[in-house]
Amino acid sequence: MTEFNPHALRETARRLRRDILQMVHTAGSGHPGGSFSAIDIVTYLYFHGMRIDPERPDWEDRDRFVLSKGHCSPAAYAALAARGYFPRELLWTLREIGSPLQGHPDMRKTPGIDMTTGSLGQGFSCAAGIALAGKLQRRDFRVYAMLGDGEIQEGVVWEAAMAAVHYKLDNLIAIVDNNKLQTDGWTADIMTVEPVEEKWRGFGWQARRIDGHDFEAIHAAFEWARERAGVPHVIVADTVKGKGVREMEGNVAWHALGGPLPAGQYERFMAELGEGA
Ligand SMILES: Cc1ncc(C[n+]2csc(CCOP(=O)(O)OP(=O)(O)O)c2C)c(N)n1
Ligand SMILES: [Mg+2]
Repeated sequence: MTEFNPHALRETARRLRRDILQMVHTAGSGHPGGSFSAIDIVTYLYFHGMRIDPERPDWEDRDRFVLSKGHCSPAAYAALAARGYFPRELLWTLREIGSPLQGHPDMRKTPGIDMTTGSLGQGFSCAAGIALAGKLQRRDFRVYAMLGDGEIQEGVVWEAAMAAVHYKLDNLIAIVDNNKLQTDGWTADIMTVEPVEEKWRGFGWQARRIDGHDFEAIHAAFEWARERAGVPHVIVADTVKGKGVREMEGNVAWHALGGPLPAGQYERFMAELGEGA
């Protein structure tokens, strides 16, 4: 694990936001809003928090990351490329037929992807299963699973949450990317999930709420969540969908793209994200 350096992480996340925007613009489809809300935490995990080795994506003792909100695959792909799991040029093949970088992550196709996800709710169940397997095999890796706030409306999430406490999965850390929006609007209008931490606590989890764009807070929360006290931990991260580009922030229209960005807009958004390769 490298030394915690919030300035370096912030700069890395900025560059990854540029890569995400270029990916979805080039593909003409994909989910930029939820990728932007997630990328600060994804950056923290891949560049500081997780015990991983890009040279050995199948290393049995590596920490696992399960992107249960699998539609935000561009966030994971950008981080994996930047860590050297595959060449960055591959990012521009997102969603092409035959590309290893499909719209939703596929563990059989992409080095570094630990679980195939996309059907909301199910990735988290798999994460609990991996954590249980780790316990049974007496390995000390951790499993980090990121869920969306809309995703936790799925009943299967709560079955897994219940099982994780029953099996004392203190090697499982859940993150709720609480960006307050889902496909069709505000989560609070469609099916409220608040009070989020109270629900997890009700199932027996340790829960903490943070600003999911504040690297100091992110670091402190993951340090706390690594405690092995016989119960799983969840970090509820208050985030902004589309974070990083003002026109996208908190705007449901940026959940998914229906084509490339209009002329001029892509360049404008890139300029707002700042210089980069
Ligand atoms: C089981 C299932 N139902 C529906 C979908 C379609 N879908 C993709 S993203 C999404 C909204 C998810 O909202 P949220 O979890 O809040 O994600 P985020 O805001 O981070 O993009 C839906 C309904 C799906 N992928 N899986
Ligand atoms: Mg959401």
